[in-house]
Amino acid sequence: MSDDCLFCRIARGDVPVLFVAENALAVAFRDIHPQAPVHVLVIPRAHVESMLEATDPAPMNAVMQLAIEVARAEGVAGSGFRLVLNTGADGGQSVSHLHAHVLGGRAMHWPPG
Ligand code: DGP
Repeated sequence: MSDDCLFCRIARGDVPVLFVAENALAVAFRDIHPQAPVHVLVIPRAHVESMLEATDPAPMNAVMQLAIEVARAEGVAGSGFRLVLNTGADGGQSVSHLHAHVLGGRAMHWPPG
């Protein structure tokens, strides 16, 4: 946990954000700048900077399980969705607390740009 980390503060409830789903090790909430009709962020409760620091598989498993649960609950599991983990500067990671974007509700494009 870090006092300076926005997503740590969200995860522990210091910043009022509605969780759309949660489990013991991860929480899910809507992205503040949605890029699709469904755009939910899934983060580990514990501070993990990025995929590169995700040495413990338990939080990653929890994030993946919750992302699938969110996709089902948001009604995009059948139509399809995209799971994105931006990592580092070139990957477009702007918040240094690992997060998976669950994007759905419209057809996604490739390449992502
Ligand atoms: P990334 O660019 O992959 O690091 O995505 C970070 C996302 O976090 C970005 O889509 C916007 C979102 N975000 C940043 N600050 C907040 C916040 O305070 N609340 C919520 N709900 N989302 C945020």
